[in-house]
Amino acid sequence: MKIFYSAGSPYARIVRIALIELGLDATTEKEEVTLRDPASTLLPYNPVGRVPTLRLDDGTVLTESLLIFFHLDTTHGNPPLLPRDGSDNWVTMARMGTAMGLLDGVAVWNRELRRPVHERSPGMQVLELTRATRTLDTLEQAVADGAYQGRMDAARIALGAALGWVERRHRTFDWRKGHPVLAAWHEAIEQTPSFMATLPPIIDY
Ligand SMILES: N[C@@H](CCC(=O)N[C@@H](CS)C(=O)NCC(=O)O)C(=O)O
Repeated sequence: MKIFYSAGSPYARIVRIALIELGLDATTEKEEVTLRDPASTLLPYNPVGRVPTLRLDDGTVLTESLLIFFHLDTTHGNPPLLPRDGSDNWVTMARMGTAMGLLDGVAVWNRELRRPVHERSPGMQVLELTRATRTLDTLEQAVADGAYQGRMDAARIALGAALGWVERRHRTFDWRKGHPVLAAWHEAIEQTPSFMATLPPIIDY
């Protein structure tokens, strides 16, 4: 099995953390690839050109972090990181959805900031700021009420990767302001070995 990733990608980080948590990391080949590059070594495997991309031993190529996650979660006999049978009353899935929604929204916002100034849409930026703030407010209360705690699972991984990405790759947004519980939660999860091993490099956007 081989994972194609980029060090800064939060979507790839979700899969990289899952590989570590599931004990699959040591036996998984890894290749860091360039993005938005016509010469990228990723393109023969994934014409969409996005990470994460996972090549299975039989040559099957899986893309999309969630689908890769589904696959990885079938390869071990331990309790699933993401129960898909309702055995947890769909709690992990619901929480993961909120975290992925936060990440997707901030990714759109961040993409806006990477455009030349005259091409950026102020309306889009306000929309995404509002979405992110509203979601963080909800998460602040949820975490204070005991959500996203306990053993590592898909929801904790997704929220940790989302916050870690905002913290280190979307620094224009002071997400900690008004969210002290979430900030403390983030600091704690970044100390776990799977998070420490996949910390994205800081970039100023
Ligand atoms: N929905 C995809 C999103 C993956 C994604 O957007 N990855 C980014 C890196 S964070 C990428 O590969 N971008 C390359 C590009 O935009 O061309 C997933 O969940 O895997």
